[in-house]
Amino acid sequence: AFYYMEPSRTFSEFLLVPNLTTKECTPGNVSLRTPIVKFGAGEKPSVSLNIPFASAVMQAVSDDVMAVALARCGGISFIFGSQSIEDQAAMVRKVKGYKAGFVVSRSNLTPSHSLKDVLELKERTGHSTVAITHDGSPQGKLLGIVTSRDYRISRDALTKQVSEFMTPFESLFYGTSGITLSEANDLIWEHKLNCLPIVDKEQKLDYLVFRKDYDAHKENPYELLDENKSYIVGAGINTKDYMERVPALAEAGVDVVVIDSSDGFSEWQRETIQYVKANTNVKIGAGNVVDREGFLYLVESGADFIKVGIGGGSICITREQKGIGRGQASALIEVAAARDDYYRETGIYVPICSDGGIVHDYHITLSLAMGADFVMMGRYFARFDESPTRKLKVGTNFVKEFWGEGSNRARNWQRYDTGGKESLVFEEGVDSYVPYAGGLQENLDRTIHKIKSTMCNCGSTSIEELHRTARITLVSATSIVEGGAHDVILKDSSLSGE
Ligand code: MZP
Repeated sequence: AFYYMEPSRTFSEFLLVPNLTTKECTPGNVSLRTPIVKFGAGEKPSVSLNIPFASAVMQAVSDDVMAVALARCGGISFIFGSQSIEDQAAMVRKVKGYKAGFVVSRSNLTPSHSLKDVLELKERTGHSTVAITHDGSPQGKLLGIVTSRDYRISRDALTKQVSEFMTPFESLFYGTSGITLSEANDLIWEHKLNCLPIVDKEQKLDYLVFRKDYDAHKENPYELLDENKSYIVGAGINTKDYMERVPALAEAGVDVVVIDSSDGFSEWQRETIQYVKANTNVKIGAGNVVDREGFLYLVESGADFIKVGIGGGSICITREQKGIGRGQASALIEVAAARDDYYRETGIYVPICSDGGIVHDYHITLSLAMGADFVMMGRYFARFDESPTRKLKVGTNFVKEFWGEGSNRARNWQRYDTGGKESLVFEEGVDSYVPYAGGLQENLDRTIHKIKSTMCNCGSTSIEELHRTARITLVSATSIVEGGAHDVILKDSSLSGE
């Protein structure tokens, strides 16, 4: 046998050492834009993210609702593959058909209706709805309502997003229902609204879509009509039914697929990648691997990105059940070095995704510093309103359900298949709860702010710069103790009566 005599390490065994922070290096100047598919030196990647976050290929994490919410924030979801091809393609289609922005409802509400009517509508439809009043106060006269079709979004999150998109909202609704397209455009120009009019078959205004990504004050919205900018979405596939699944996903508009497997260093993955490359235009990631050999095998098979990690997932018991795996930090460090060598030798940059094992927000920054281009997380996203699972009260706390793909609940045997029985013979994942944490956007904003602040400490304004210049130190067990609050008596508000 070959022995790795160095122990394999996890994120919690490392810390970042600050570099010089220049005055220009502020969180506002940090870009988290990152490639997710391979590209040649001097070229631009064809698929990039604005934030280096992917939600896991899991039933309990990534459905169409999560995908829209995360894409809206600049990341990507990989819709779970442990469902029928038709159901998965339908989810992809929903995400692609979702127009960026908010639908201003054309419901029968008029200024004569009250806020009570709005709340009743919300109850009836189950959608998140925000009432817009002429003076912005809850008591004001009703001008109209904004409705999110995404009923899992909290009303607070919707209100926040609406206020970001709709600053001059006062004049929006007067007479919009039933007016012509040219009248709608006059309205848009007159009030300098960042929105697109969408028309019905008779060229009557159907609804207004508000968008962040162009400036109606400068650009002519006429030129943007028919454009169908959609949210980016990924999907998980397996090495069994890819000949049917991938074409169906491609037809539904998927941007990128990933082979979802606990151990990707296999001939089945090579065959799958080669088939997808030869027969479709879909970008394909592969994995998971934990070393240089696995990385090179999948890259030489044609993969567009590589996913790293075995056994580090919060719900994963693969290491206990089968005794395979590697500490996530060690796996990532070795694969990132292989990626850099490959780039030097061939001029082709293959992004890597660190998958699983993120416990604290700083683990994300560490994994980026260690060479990851983006991270995939399950537990992190499972805690939010937007995840597909039930929110329950356990004792005095709210929790969300969260189960592994290798648990009896998901029975995703294709993910663990090594050419044996076509079923899940033993479990490699658990069924669990995670603490409920609220809406995705507010949590993501906080995490992103932490990452950007830490990058400033490290003197980096981009992920690529962080890869090159980060300095990372191993920590001893005693210095980990030093890192928490220690040698003080913590105030306990329940004891002090505060
Ligand atoms: P985490 O972010 O919850 O720590 O880890 C999520 C990752 O765990 C997933 O992206 C996937 O690679 C892995 N996973 C999913 N199900 C199982 C399982 O049942 C698993 N063992 O290990």
